[in-house]
Amino acid sequence: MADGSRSTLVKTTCPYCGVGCGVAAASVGGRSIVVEGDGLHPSNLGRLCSKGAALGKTVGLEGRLLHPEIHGRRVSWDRASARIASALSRTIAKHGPDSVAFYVSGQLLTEDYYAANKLMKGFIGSGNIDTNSRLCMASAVMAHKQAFGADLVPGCYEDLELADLIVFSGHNAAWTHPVLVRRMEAARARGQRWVCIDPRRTDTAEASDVHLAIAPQTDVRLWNGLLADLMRRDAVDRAYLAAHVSGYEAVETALAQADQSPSAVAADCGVAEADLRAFFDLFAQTPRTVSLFSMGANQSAQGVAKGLSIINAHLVTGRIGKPGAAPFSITGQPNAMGGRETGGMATTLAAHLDFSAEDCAKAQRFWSSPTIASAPGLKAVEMFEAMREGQVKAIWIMATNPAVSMPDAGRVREALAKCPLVIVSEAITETDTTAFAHIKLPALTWGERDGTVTNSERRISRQRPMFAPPGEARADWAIIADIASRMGFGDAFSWRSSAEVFREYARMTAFENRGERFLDIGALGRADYDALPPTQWPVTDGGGVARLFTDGRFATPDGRARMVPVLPAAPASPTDGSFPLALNTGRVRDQWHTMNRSALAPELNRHTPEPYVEMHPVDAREAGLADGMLARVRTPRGEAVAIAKVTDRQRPGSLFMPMHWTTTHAAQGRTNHLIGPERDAASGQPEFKHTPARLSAWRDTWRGAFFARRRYDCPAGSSLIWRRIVRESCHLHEFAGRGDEAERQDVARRLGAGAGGEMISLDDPARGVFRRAWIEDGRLERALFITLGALPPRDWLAGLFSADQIGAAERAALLAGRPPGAGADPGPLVCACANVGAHQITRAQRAGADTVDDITKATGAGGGCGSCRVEIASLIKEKEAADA
Ligand SMILES: Nc1nc2c(c(=O)[nH]1)N[C@H]1C(S)=C(S)[C@@H](COP(=O)(O)OP(=O)(O)OC[C@H]3O[C@@H](n4cnc5c(=O)[nH]c(N)nc54)[C@H](O)[C@@H]3O)O[C@H]1N2
Ligand SMILES: Nc1nc2c(c(=O)[nH]1)N[C@H]1C(S)=C(S)[C@@H](COP(=O)(O)OP(=O)(O)OC[C@H]3O[C@@H](n4cnc5c(=O)[nH]c(N)nc54)[C@H](O)[C@@H]3O)O[C@H]1N2
Ligand code: SF4
Ligand SMILES: [Mo]
Repeated sequence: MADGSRSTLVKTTCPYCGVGCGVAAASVGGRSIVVEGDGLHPSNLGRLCSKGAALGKTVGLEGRLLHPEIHGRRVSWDRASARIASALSRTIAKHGPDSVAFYVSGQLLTEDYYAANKLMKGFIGSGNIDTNSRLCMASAVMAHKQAFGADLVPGCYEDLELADLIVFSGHNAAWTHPVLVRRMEAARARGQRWVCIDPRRTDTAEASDVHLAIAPQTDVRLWNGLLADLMRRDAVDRAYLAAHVSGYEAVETALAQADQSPSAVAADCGVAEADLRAFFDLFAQTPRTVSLFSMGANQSAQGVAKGLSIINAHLVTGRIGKPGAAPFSITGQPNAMGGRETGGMATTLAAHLDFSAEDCAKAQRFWSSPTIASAPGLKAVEMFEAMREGQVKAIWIMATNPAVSMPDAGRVREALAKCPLVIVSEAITETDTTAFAHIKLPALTWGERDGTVTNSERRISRQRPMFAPPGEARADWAIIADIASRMGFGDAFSWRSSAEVFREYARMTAFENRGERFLDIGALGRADYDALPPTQWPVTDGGGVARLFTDGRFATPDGRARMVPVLPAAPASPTDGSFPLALNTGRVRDQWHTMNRSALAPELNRHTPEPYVEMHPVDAREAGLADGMLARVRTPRGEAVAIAKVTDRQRPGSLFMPMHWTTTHAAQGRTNHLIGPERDAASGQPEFKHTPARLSAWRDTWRGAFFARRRYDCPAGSSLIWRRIVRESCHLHEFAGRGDEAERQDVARRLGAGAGGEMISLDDPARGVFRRAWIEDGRLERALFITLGALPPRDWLAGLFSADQIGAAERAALLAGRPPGAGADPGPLVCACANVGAHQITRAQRAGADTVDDITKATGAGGGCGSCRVEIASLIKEKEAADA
């Protein structure tokens, strides 16, 4: 390992989404690896999406946090740990255990989660550990607990292949869980039907047989309508209900309170009655149905009710615990499930134990701990509110970026700025959250860390290291154990390896468990940790379990599932005359959350390079906006500026913005300071998908593009709209201004400052044009374009940075602002693997290609990871429709 790498093939798990794909990584020297899908991993069987396939581009050390820091100065681990331990102990002694809090993440490993939870709940004695899963899975967790008696996901991925009907409920799987969609391709070919329930016409909706573009937040009305329809048709499974379910009558009575006729339901949900009936017919007629639900369900002030209304439809038809039939809450993060297992949420204790006196005593016995949290702690939004009000005096944040990802992010930043002690464990030096840290702790990350994660289908897989720890970075569990020891709890935190942590956690799941807790992985704790094969819990000595509730026994005291009556409600903050539009937020195909990893891979920055706001043509016209202009979005909380995307994929009255951009990538394109703190009363999950908003034009007078070998930030003091995009051999900075000639001169001067080598330029201030290029040793070092009109093609310009020499033709082209002998425009990127644009696909169609496979043959698009196959299919449909 002299070069810090191992040369063998390492089997590990993708660090992005909850599909949990197995990855085979081969090191090719130093910090370089080549990855492919692990053909033997049962969750992906060799497939990877665009993000997984680009992992090799994200493992460099640029921007990494490699040493502990106090107030921005490098210190030793000894100094940092001692400081933290004494500060936490002092705060607890003076203000009590609830004055400190941990805010953790579904991107920690199970071992890290277990250690953090044990320290907070068993040794500090507070429930104040919550996780970003509060923003993600909390509503589903609560719905599972109410309906099944515990947080249990019934189905598995094989069910997606066996099902004859898939219902996507608030789930844009084509972009967010692409490998699951690929797993359904064969079933689709044999006639599997899809229904998509989403206010937007997403790629998933586009690929579906029925799309119900419901009015925002009307899901409960829709699912209740389905339930009433099933009862009316007598499509309910009476035998199953009699044997395994209680609550049917209460639900029937609740439904009778409203007009459940298809026409009334369709009108309230804002969909065509024929489409609604098509969904009802398909559901009634298809025993093998899987209903996937994701953030369009969970992230709502009615999140728990949405989950329950979906589960009710499955219980009433007995479609649960059977091959190809399940309500299926899909997880977002690679280890969202692991956090729920270990107890990383403030509302559960540990290992599926809750806060009953009996469970608390059990956990305390297992840990032999001096104390035990006896009540749930603060949920994420409350935690930051308590911090802003001064009750929480020290916070330790691990593997999450709340200054970006929390709702009401402006207030979250205020809270962080006020908090006397902010500790952040991170892989990256400069994030929007580390900007508030008094103490920064360098953590290992994917490629270095060693442990386990659990995916959406309860499958526990290993993440294994390819690299030696860089700098002084350490595993999160080891950092936690060190601080715990210094706080005087050494005996309980003396693990020497992640295997030891895992074994202790596995023992806890089996501890005094006579079958009442389904989560039991005791047998896994006795297995060979290094060789652990991907295994679905619960695990007995006979192996893992694919499906739960196959015998109709649930985790409630009487073994019966519960149907819970739920009623539709208006959004927590409805639109009104001042804020007439509903702002929805979510994800794009090729970025991951706050972009700290995905934006390092140039190929992932091409599909959606800049923040945008999607709107219906009617709303665009009203606001004086056209496609490509800059739009200003205002809510009662704040404002943002992003590129207008005008499309009939939006409902009139609805807007959509991606959640990903940060202060370090595009400060004005951030979304979360626009969002209020409204949340589900039971789960505490924020309403990310519905904020009242209004729209106007942000009228820029000029635009610019600046390319450089290193990254630049927006010139201080300017009011430019600024975006930073990593490309293959340069950083591209796109910007726009509203000032006059003086502003343009000023920007041109600042961006040229300090450049060496030769500058070639063509300035025409009268037309607002500046074209400048800086060339050193024949190589392009910087380039700047400013114009009142259209900018030159950025792909071409970025490509020039990969050349060793800039010739005479390129020099002339740079000054002309036009590629030499301009070839045909490839159009907006569709396929990140083969680098194919939409216009190239249209040209292939014109030449006769009319299926996705034909397009792949003709252009290569869709032949790599396959994440774009759904998009290609919709381009084909669009063209067919246009031709017809
Ligand atoms: N590319 C990519 N993939 C990811 C992630 C990523 O950052 N990037 N993150 C991962 C994580 S942590 C998560 S949680 C998952 C999330 O995966 P998804 O839940 O699929 O993603 P979102 O885009 O947040 O939201 C899904 C859809 O909900 C819809 N929606 C909004 N309001 C409503 C409503 O009232 N009713 C209904 N029925 N639908 C509504 C939105 O229009 C959106 O299309 O993705 C995971 N996968
Ligand atoms: N508007 C809006 N906001 C949302 C959502 C939405 O749909 N709309 N979705 C919400 C959801 S579902 C989620 S899951 C959240 C996600 O939001 P965040 O959790 O804030 O997103 P990430 O960017 O994934 O942050 C993970 C951080 O952990 C760091 N990291 C990586 N590996 C390690 C490690 O091993 N150890 C440590 N200590 N650090 C590490 C990364 O560098 C990164 O900064 O966003 C939520 N926010
Ligand atoms: S679907 Fe993509 S992002 Fe999700 S685990 Fe698989 S490769 Fe990773
Ligand atoms: Mo998530």
